[in-house]
Amino acid sequence: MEITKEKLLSFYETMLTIRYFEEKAVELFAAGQIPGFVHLYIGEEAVATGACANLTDKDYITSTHRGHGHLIAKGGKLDLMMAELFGKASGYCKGKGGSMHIADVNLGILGANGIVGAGQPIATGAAFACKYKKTDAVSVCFFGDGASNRGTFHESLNMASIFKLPAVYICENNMYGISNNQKNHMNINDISDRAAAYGMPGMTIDGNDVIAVYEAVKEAVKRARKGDGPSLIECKTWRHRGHFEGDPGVYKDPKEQETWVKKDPIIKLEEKLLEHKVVTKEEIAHLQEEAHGKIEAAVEFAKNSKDPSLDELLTDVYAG
Ligand SMILES: Cc1ncc(C[n+]2csc(CCOP(=O)(O)OP(=O)(O)O)c2C)c(N)n1
Ligand SMILES: [Mg+2]
Repeated sequence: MEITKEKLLSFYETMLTIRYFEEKAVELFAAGQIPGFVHLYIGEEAVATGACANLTDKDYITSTHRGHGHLIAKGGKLDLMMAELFGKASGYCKGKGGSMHIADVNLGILGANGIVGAGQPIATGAAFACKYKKTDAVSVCFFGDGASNRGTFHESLNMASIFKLPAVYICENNMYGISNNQKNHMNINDISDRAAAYGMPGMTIDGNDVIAVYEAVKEAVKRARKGDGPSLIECKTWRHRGHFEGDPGVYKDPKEQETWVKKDPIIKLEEKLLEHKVVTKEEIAHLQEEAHGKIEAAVEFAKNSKDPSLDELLTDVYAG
């Protein structure tokens, strides 16, 4: 498949933006400037980037507790995201939600989610709405290997298949649910095998190859938009950091970690772009500088924003 230079560069830019956002979160969390939990997406950037490159603002995504990458790839605003991480009044949730509750309905981002597997029925519901309203929008659900063991997975995929909903289920198999290796939490190697049980196509791909993700999701989105129903795509990948910031990750085999870090999705793309002379080293340096600039601007915005006022403590937190 032919992919334009612009598209390849936009993949690279998005992946860099996610990586630098997350690296900044590492630094700020360690400095005590980000309250609450952060679960970082470093190492998994190719999945959100390749998938969301097939979507428009009219399409929906549901995200997870490890959501920054999905939100950025779907067009989420960096300054509002960073302010939310800081707990500032200018943040996406007015500083009351934090990392795991960021949503932007106008961009089709139906939310990060602290409840593992909760995005699956939400994405299925959104896909149902797309079909019912006869729009040609699709709904993409990101979730982890751990979340694929939840009952919500079964209910969602079964319903989406029965109703031929325009949904794409993307399993980010980073091989761990917290400290629990996939080998201990399921008796299969490929989560895409489960698709057969729902009568939908399933495939396993290299989740560290942004082009492979883009192409696989492109097909699944095309199928969904045509009215041919849902698909399950398993992306094998790896999180470089602990489950959350503060987790030293002692349960990981250091050799395996080293092998996967060498398969870093950003470095892989960078090498490909240079090899095929899509960019020069100077252009790469320029794109990196630009991405750093965007993150610095978001941090400045967050730092200069006000804390929520005490009299707003109970507003927006409960809808009766
Ligand atoms: C319903 C529910 N059960 C348990 C938890 C605690 N928990 C948070 S993250 C996580 C592991 C999720 O693993 P996976 O789905 O593979 O996502 P990953 O963290 O690897 O991206 C668990 C069990 C939760 N948040 N929600
Ligand atoms: Mg996992």
